[in-house]
Amino acid sequence: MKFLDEAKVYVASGAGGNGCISFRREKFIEFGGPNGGDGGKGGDVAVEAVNGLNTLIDYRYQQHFKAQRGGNGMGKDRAGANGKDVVLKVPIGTQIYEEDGETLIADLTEVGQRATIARGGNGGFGNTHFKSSTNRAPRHANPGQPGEERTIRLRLKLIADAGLIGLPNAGKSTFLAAVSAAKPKIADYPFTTLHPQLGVVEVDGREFVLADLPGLIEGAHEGTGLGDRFLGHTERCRVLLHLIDGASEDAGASYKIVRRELEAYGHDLTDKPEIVVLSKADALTKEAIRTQTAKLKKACKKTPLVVSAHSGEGVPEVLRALLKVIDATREGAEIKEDA
Ligand SMILES: Nc1nc2c(ncn2[C@@H]2O[C@H](COP(=O)(O)OP(=O)(O)OP(=O)(O)O)[C@@H](O)[C@H]2O)c(=O)[nH]1
Ligand SMILES: [Mg+2]
Repeated sequence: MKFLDEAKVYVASGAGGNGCISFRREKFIEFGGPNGGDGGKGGDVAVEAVNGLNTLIDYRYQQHFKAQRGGNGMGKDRAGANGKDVVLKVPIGTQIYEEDGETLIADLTEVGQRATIARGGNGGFGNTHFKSSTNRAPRHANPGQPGEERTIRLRLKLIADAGLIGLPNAGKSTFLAAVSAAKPKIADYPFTTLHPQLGVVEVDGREFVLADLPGLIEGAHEGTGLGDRFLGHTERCRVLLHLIDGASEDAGASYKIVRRELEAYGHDLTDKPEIVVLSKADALTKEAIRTQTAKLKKACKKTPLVVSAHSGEGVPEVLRALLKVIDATREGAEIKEDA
């Protein structure tokens, strides 16, 4: 399935149906009173979060959604039918913004959550409605009210418990593949991963969701490489899993590049709990691991974990460390990161 996390959609709700002007006409009944029915209500346009979707790709192909108009009222006091609603199905984690892309209208974070973004117009009253003791034959009915039109922006921010960040080639996708059933593309060139992917991780009989993200490079906040637009997907993560390629020249320097990009991106990403991990341990000598760990420790000011997604060494420790932070934030407890 193709990935798309932003879409612009035009929606219009249905206008209400017109009220009807009509009079009862029957043989032998003189002056039959008014019997024009009311118009039906126009359909609403709503957005609903559903399970089983993880992209907004559908909205690349269809961008206009119009709900049905309400039916007109009819004689014999028959009301017009209400127009059918239109429901846009979106993945969990979708935010709805005004056309400006900044004013948030709704944030759909749970399955079944729904936001009505354009209300259908009310139907007009038929002339039956206007009869009174002084006007027993009203020749007046209301027109239906118009519907609303608006352009909205949908923005998907995946909901994952943990997010994988790091330079390209750090081994992020390999790690996700090793700990979940996800099958991300893995290769020894930068920018193998072009869009985020989720995997469900099981550890000690518990589960959490881990998101693999495209690599960041220096200048990502200015658009270099794939830029930092996918970082938005980590905004809701409880913890960041920062992988640093053990085979890189200086693990400490690699760490700092990514941290600078997080800082430039803003949105308090640097305040998130972070688990720092040196990757590809199987490809390193003991001596190399020692020097890289020392450099890394100096840069991040905590003891990094060491892992090999290939051999599995250190993997359970990383998963447990993640789970610990996830649990702590779930309970709303203060997190004290190990120094
Ligand atoms: N020896 C060894 N190689 C690894 C390990 N993890 C990843 N690699 C290799 O490193 C290369 C990059 O791995 P990826 O998982 O694609 O890296 P990535 O961080 O997802 O890279 P991008 O998607 O480009 O950001 C691949 O050739 C992997 O086989 C590991 O634990 N040990
Ligand atoms: Mg990758």
